[in-house]
Amino acid sequence: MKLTTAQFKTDFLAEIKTLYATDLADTSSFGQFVALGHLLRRYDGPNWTQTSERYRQDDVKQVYYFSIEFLPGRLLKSNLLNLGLMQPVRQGLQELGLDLETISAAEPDPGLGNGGLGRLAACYMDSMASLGLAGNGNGIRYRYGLFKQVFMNGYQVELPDDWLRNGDVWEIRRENKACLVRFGGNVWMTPQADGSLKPTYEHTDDVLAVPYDTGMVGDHNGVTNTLRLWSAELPPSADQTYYSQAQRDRIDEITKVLYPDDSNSAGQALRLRQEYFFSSAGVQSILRHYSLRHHGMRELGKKIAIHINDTHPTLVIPELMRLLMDDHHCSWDVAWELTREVMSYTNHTIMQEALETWPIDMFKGLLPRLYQIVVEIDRHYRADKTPIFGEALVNRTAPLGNGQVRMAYLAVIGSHSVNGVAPLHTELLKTDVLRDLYAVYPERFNNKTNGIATRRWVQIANEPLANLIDQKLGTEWRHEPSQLKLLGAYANEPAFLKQLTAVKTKNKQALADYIQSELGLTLRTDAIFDVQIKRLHAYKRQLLHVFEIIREYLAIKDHPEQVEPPRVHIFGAKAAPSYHYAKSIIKLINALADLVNHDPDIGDRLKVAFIPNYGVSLGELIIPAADVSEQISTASKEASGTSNMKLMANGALSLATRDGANIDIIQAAGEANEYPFGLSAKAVYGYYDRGDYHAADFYQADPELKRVLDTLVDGTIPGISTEGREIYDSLLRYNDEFFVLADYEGYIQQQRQISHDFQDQQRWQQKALANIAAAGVFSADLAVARYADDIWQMPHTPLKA
Ligand code: KOT
Repeated sequence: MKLTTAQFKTDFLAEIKTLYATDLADTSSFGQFVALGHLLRRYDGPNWTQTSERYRQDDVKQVYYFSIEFLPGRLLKSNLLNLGLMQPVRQGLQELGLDLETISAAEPDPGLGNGGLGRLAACYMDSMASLGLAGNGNGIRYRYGLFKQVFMNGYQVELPDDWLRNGDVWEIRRENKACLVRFGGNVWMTPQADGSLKPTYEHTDDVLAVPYDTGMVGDHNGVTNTLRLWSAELPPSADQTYYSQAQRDRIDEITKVLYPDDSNSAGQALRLRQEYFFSSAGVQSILRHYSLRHHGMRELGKKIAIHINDTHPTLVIPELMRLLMDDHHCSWDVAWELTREVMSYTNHTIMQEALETWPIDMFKGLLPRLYQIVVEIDRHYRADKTPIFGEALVNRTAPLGNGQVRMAYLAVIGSHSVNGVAPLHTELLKTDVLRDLYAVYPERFNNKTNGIATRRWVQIANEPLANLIDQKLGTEWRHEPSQLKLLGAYANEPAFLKQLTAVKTKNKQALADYIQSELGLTLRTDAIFDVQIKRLHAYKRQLLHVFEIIREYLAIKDHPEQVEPPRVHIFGAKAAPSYHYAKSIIKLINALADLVNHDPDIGDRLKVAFIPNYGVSLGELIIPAADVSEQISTASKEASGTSNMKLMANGALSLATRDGANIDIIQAAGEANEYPFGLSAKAVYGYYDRGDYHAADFYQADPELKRVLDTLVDGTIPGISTEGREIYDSLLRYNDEFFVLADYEGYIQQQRQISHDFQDQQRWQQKALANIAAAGVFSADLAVARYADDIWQMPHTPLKA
C-alpha cells in the first residue's frame, strides 16, 4: 500500500489519542507498539477481508496446515516489511522522536513452540501468503508459551512465559466461530431407517474451542491469510449446567501451557487432550466453512488439503472420518477415500523416543468414538494388506499393536503423502524407521527439504547485509531469493569483500553489546564468533563443542606464546525441564564459561557466552553475527536442521557433520567453503549393525582427548563434581551413545583449520559470500511451492527456481 510519512504520523498520533486519551509523551514503548499494531491492522484490514472474500468467490482450493506449535516471532517488523511500509513508518517515528527498533523490542515474542518444528510452521505460513496460496494455519493458543530460561548458579531454572499478560494486538477473538469438542463418556451407535448408524453420547466432558485469528501478511501482494489458534473454554451453560472446580480446571488446563519437549514424546493424557482438542476444532471448522458453499462432500478432495506437521495432529484422520460418517452421512468407503485424498503428513524425526504412541486404554477412555474408528481403520488395513504382505509385516505396521495406538503408522495409512525434510532423512524413513510401511505404500513417500523465510532471517534480522546486497543486485532478490546466486560474480572484488567484513563486524558489535549488558562479558569483534544455537539434546552434541573449548583453554595455558585468532564460543539452548542429562550439559557449559572467562592467563583470547532464553528474537540478534555455524549432530540423527540454513544465509561457514540438510548445504555452497567432518550415517549404522563401537578405545588412543575428558572429573573445572562424573560415565561406562569420541579428532582438525583460515579475511569472506549466494536454494518460498505442486495440488505464483 501507499503511505506517506505525513499521513502515517497523523494516523499514529490519532491512534495514540484514541487508545490512551493522552498524548505521545505520556506513553511507554509498549504502548507505542500497541498503537502501531492497531494501526497496521487497520491498514491491512481490507487485504485480509478481500483475501477471504476472493478465496470464497473463486472457490479456490485451501490448504490447512495443522501444527501443535507455531513460532512466528515478533510480527511488527515482518508486517511492515511485507506491507511495504518499513520506510515511511521508520521515518515518521523518527520525526516524532521515536525509534522503530525500541518499539519493536517491546513486542512480546510468542513462544508457542519448542524449536525447529514450530519455527518451520511459521516460515511456511509466511511463504504461503507470499505465494498467494490459500493457506491456513491451525494450532493452539497456549496461555503460557515455552518457559523463560534463566541460569542460577549455572543451572537452568524455568520461569513461566506470561506472553499474553497485556493481550495480543494481532489476534481477533471469534467467538461466533467456536466449536464443541467432546471428551470421555460413553457412545452408542444406533441403526437408522436408512441403514446408517447414529451415535448417542452420554456423560461426555464438553469443551468449547474458541478461535483466535491472526493475519499472515504476504510479501507485497495484497494477500493476508489466517493463522487460527484455539483456546479451551467452558461451554455456554444456557441449561444451567453446573461445572465443578475440577471440571473447570480440566478445561482450563488444555490450552494453558506448551509441552516443553523437543524431539521427544510426552506420552501424557493432557497432551492427548491437547492433540484432539485442536485437531477436532480445526476439522469441524473446515467442514463448516466448506459446507457453506458446497452440497455434499463429493468435491472435498478438490477443495481441501489438510497437512499435518508431524504426528501430533494425526487425530484429524479419524476425526474427519467421524464427521463425514456421523454428521454428513457418508459410507465408510466414501469417507475413507476422501480422507486419504485430503491428508498429507510430514515426519520430522527418526529419534525413537519422539515417535508418538498412546496406550489403548487411555485413548479409548478419552476418545471412545474415535477409538471405534481407529479399530475400524486397523481392521480394514489388516484385511486389505495381510493377503499381500503377510501377517508379520502387517502386525508390525498396523495402527494398533502392542497395546498402543501408533500415531506415525496411522498418519501414513490415512494420508496420500508422507515426506521427510531432507534427502538423507527421507532415505532413512524408507530404509529404517518406516521401512515396512514403505514396502506397502512406496508411492506415498517423498522428500521436501526444509526452507527458511529469507525475509525474516536476512531482510529483517540483517539489514546491513540486505542493504549491501541491494547495492550489487538491486532489490529483486528480496522477492526471489534464488537470485542471491548472482552474488557469486563479486567473489573477486576485494572492496566488496571488505564491505562484507564491515557488515559482519557491525553485527558482532550489536551482539557484543547485548552480551555485555546481559552477561557482563566483554568481547572483541575481531574474534571468531563460533555459534551453536539449538535445543540442548545429546544427539546435537553440544558436548563436542565443549571439548573444543577445553582443548583451546588447555592449549593457551600450556603454550601462551602460540598465538591463535581470538575465539568467542556462543551458545543458546534450552533443555526440556525433565531432561536431566541435557541440564547437566548446561551446567557444564556455564561452569566452563566461568573458569575460562575469569582466568587472567586467558584474557580476551578465549571467551564463552551462554546466552539464556534462546528463541526467535535472540536468533535474529545472534545469527547475523556468526562466523562459524556449529551443525555437529551425530550423522543420521538430525532430520534436517534449519539454523544451519539461517546461519548460511548470513554468511557463516558450516562446521558440520554429514547429517540432515548439512549434506545439501555443503553441496550447494561447495565443500571448499565449509568444514565437513565425522562419521557418515552409513558408518554410524555400520557400528550399530556390527555392535563394535568401543568409546574407550578412542580415549586410550589419543592422549589429548584423554586429557580433555579427564578435566570432567579431575577438578580442573570447578563446580561440576556430579555433572562432570555423570557426563564422563555416559561416554566411557555407557559407551557414548552418540559417537562423540569417534568424531573428536575430525572435529578438532577442522577447528584448527578454521583458526588458520580465518586469518586470511579476504579468503574467508569469499567463502562467506559463497554461502550467502547458495542460500537461496533453501528458501521457504521454494519449499512451499514444492509442497503446493507435488502434495497439495494447488496453483500459486510461479517462482524462478
Ligand atoms: C518433536 C516432537 C515429536 C516429533 C518431532 C519433533 C521435532 C522435530 N521437533 N522439532 N523437530 C525438528 O524439526 C525441524 C524442522 O523440520 C528439523 O529441521 C529438525 O531436524 C528436527 O529436529
